[in-house]
Amino acid sequence: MLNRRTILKGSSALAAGLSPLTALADTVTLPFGNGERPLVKYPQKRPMIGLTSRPPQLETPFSVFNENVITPNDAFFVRYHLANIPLEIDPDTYTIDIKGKVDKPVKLTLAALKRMASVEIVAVNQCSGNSRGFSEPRVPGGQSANGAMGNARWRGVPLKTVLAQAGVQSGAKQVVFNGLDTPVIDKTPDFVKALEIDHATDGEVMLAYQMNGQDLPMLNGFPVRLVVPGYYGTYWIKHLSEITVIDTVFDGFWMKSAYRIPDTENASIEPGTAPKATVPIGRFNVRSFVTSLASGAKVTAGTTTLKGIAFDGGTGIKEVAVSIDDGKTWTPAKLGTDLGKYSFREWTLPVTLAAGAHVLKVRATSNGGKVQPDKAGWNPPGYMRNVIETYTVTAA
Ligand SMILES: Nc1nc2c(c(=O)[nH]1)N[C@H]1C(S)=C(S)[C@@H](COP(=O)(O)O)O[C@H]1N2
Ligand SMILES: [Mo]
Repeated sequence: MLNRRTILKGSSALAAGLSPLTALADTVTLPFGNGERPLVKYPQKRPMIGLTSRPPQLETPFSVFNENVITPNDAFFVRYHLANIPLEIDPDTYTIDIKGKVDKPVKLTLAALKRMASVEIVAVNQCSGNSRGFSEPRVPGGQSANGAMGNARWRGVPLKTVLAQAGVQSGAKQVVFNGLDTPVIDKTPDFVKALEIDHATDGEVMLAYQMNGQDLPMLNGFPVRLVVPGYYGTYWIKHLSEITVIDTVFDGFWMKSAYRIPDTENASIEPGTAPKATVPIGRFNVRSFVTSLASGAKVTAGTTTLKGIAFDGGTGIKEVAVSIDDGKTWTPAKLGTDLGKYSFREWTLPVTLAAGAHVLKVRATSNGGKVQPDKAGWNPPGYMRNVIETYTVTAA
């Protein structure tokens, strides 16, 4: 097991040029053009799919999602925007500044946070640009396959409790969050995000200090990150250092100009066009995947049990249906243990495949009544892909 010394040792290896600890000889090829990626080894991480090294962006190899409905910490994806990421954080001197429109500004230490009543929630963290590499036409940005997501059990203190301690003043509109990472050059805007006050105080948004029963890995926000269940990862600020209550609408770059989606049904517009109006990205749409095989797989003819996952932005999964005839007919799968409405929900379905080629599809319906579309949506930043996934398999 990793102790703090190991973390620091690993971190100084990161400091030496911010390059991976080890560039492994192996590469993987993601299923789209220019999909060749190195497998890289970072501190506290198993070999991961390397997207960029400065800042580190690591994608989870998809087979991990078949092994456990909870994504292990060492396989959890990593996404940063700014190259100056913290490499060493002393948990004994770390504080979170709570300020702005509050009665009593607070410098919250980690020890004080850990003394407060804690809660636990299983929730998916997914990057807005998860699956961007599949956009047609292609769009700029990190060309991720489907591994920029993960499901973890988070422990921490509701933001509501922390804010109540400081005393939110009347007229508060938003809460603004900043972390310890900083831009390399002045012109790059710092990564700062905001939530509406009602959302921030809903009792679910959390200051998490544990992930799957352990300290957060350094690259996933040690020692404290924001967890915003059901919302895209962009709001889940890592190495949280400042919480500011404001009575205006925050207009920083990462809210006003970036991480915005077309204000249309499922954030989709005519491919190649520009949106008329945009809004900040919000909750996940509904998605499902087969995890027990990848497209292109060869299976033994006869009965195979398909297994996979489904999730949405917080209504929970009502149904997962599978087609083995390219979408002509659908059969409901058996849903696995319910770990809560923000978690991956496992599903299984035995299917019988005669010798030959088959086109499999999986489609989830949320308790909110939303169904995955059979045609992919499109938007310029390549956010929120949730088309019904298709798998071509050969049985022999
Ligand atoms: N401090 C900080 N927090 C951050 C970011 C960042 O660049 N800096 N990126 C956000 C984005 S866009 C995503 S998708 C998630 C990714 O979380 P992870 O790296 O733990 O997987 O972190 C979020 N929190
Ligand atoms: Mo993201």
